[in-house]
Amino acid sequence: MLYKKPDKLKEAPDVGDRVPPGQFVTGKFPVLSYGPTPAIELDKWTIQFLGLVEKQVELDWKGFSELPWTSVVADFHCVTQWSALDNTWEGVLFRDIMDMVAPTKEAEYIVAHCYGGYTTNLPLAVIAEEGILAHKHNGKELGRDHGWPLRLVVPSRYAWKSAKWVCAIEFTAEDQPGFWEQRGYNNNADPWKEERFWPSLT
Ligand SMILES: Nc1nc2c(c(=O)[nH]1)N[C@H]1C(S)=C(S)[C@@H](COP(=O)(O)O)O[C@H]1N2
Ligand SMILES: [Mo]
Repeated sequence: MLYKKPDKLKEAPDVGDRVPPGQFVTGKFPVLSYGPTPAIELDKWTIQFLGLVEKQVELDWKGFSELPWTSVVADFHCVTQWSALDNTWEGVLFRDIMDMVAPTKEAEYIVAHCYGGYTTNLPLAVIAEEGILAHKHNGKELGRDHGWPLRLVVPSRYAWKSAKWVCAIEFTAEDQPGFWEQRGYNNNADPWKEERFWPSLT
C-alpha cells in the first residue's frame, strides 16, 4: 500500500527552509526607519532615473501610474532578525524601468536616493533580476511609514536595501556605498550568508 501523508501534515506550513539563519518569522510588518517619515504630497511627487542612461526620465505620479504594473510575492528579511513571509508587492518591475531608460554599457551599479536623504546601493544585475518599485503591499497602498507612495523592494537582500520613499535611481559605473553601507553594514547583504555587517566588525 502506498503511504499517504495525513492531511494535517500536508497543511502544516513548511517554512523551515525559507527562513535564513538567525531570523525569526513575524506575522506583523514592523516599521524600521532611520529618521522621520517624510511628508510627501502626491501632486508634488516625482521620481528621476538618471546617471549612465541613454534616456534620462523624470516622472510625476500620473506618468509613473501609466507604466506597466505587476505584482510579485516575496519574503522580506530585516537585519534586526525578523522575516515577513509571502508579501505581495504591487508596482513596476525594475526591468521595465530599464527598458524605458536604457542604461549604458558602463552602468554596473545603482544608488537609490530617497526623500529624507537615505540612500542604498546595489549591483545593477541584482536589481534588474528582482527589483520592484512598489506602491502596494498585500493589496493595500503602503502606509506612509512603509515608504508611501513608492519604495524599492529587493527580496534577496536584507531589507535595508529596500529603500522607502524613493525619489531617484542613479545608474553608476562604480559602486557607491549608501547610508548604512557607509556605517558598517555589509555591502552585499545576502541574508542566506548572514552578511549583516562588514567582516571586520563581526
Ligand atoms: N528611506 C529609507 N528607506 C529604508 C529605511 C530608512 O530608514 N529610510 N530603512 C531600511 C530598513 S533598515 C529596513 S529593515 C526596511 C524596513 O521597511 P519597513 O519599515 O517597511 O518594514 O526599510 C529600509 N528602507
Ligand atoms: Mo533593517
